[in-house]
Amino acid sequence: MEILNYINGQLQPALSGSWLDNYEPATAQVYGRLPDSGAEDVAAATISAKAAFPAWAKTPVGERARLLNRLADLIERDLDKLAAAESRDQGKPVALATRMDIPRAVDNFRFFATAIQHFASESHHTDGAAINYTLRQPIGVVGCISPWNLPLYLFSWKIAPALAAGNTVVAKPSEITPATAYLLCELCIEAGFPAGVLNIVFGLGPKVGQAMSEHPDIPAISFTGGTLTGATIARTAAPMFKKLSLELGGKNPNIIFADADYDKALNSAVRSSFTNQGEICLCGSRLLIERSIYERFRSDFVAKVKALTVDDPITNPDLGAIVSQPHFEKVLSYIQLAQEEGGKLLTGGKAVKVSGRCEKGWFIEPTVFENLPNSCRTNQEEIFGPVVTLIPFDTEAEALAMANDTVYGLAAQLWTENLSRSQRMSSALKFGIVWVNCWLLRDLRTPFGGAKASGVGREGGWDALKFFTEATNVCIRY
Ligand code: TXE
Repeated sequence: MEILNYINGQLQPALSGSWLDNYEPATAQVYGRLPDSGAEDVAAATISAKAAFPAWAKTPVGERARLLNRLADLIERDLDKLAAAESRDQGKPVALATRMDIPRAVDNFRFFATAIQHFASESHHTDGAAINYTLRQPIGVVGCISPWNLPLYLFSWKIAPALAAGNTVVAKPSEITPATAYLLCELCIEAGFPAGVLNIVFGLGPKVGQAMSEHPDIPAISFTGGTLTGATIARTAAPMFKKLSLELGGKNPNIIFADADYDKALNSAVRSSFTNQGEICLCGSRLLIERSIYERFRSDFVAKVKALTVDDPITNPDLGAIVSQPHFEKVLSYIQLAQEEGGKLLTGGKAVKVSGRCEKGWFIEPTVFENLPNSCRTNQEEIFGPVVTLIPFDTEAEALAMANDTVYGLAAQLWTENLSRSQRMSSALKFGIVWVNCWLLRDLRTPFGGAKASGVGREGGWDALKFFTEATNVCIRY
């Protein structure tokens, strides 16, 4: 597959003519190439987005919504093709891409096409002498930078509200998983998007992403990715006072009380630990389990994890391939670290050899450790792979203290049938999201994002539309 930049409505290679290899994680083979773009491509994309902005911002909201809905329809039409491309490019089971990634990309476009038509702003009567209202207008050219774990899903999560709100966009998907973003370019052309409204530049983060962060004509950036990268973007953008929305890493606790619905908690723990090979920022990686059920839970959990299959993504195993060789090595190095830190390996721990076409692919067994204190590196650093630890606790206070004892604050899970406890814990957990008796149950209207080192700002619903607009308070004296 040859991928091209989408700039000013045209598909074109990088201006330098350089290319990057694109790998299939399941086979570790190069199967395509993408533009190795640079600052000059970002500059061209920004000029095109800037030129398209006045007309797009004035396009009636119903027409913008119609185009977004048309794009959603085309994605839905091509669901199987897109899911196959996502699975091949990312390593995830094709059934997961078919069930989750691509339908959620469709939902993102449809949701924001509708939301923008309901978007309203507040007004205030001031002492019977004036009326204040808030005018929310598009910002201009905005930048969207997305990661490799849920490629089209997270790319559309940013592009859809940015476009709906009337901005024009320069976007960069991860260089590790560019395929579905390229297929989206083709669908934008088919949908009849005006030239320059959406521009997609493919290439490396430190070149393309960095050039976007530095560009003076991109005053707002929405980024999802690693915490270190988020810090780099923030450092670059701060002197220009850019608006930033940063969705970063996590080290999420999954707290299971003895009074939980045991089977539901157990089954969900398997899912939230290993879905997408554990490569979801919302995965629970520290399982905190009340001591009175610890032994039983450990034995049932390990039995279920041992039964999970790891195989060629096209055969729909439970776990597919790890996204890239560097990431595969990073996850294995954490498995090694866990052992050096005194962790007891309960299952997994090794790379998996899949025979046939996948014999060189990057596969890792779902891995479970115990006997590691919450303070060790394994329990503090984001592994972002199929590795979890089990930690017993005695009291609610101890569970809460361990859950919060992390630099991250993205998502916590809580399993209890005690309503009062769920309320107490939810308000004391320092996380952007608390799931009580569920996981990954998403409502696109809710604020999505993390506290502490997990990010700055919230996306989703009104929060996304507020991020992608600039507010002007208009005060009219009467
Ligand atoms: O992500 P990067 P990486 C975590 C996870 C993972 C770690 C590193 O722990 O192991 O981050 O992953 C672009 N300026 N998450 O290094 O680099 C890059 O091209 C601007 C959590 O692969 O952060 C890609 O498009 N952009 C996460 C995007 O940033 C830059 C999902 C994300 O990649 C850039 C992914 C720069 N200087 C990883 N450098 C989540 N929160 O879901 C890179 N990029």
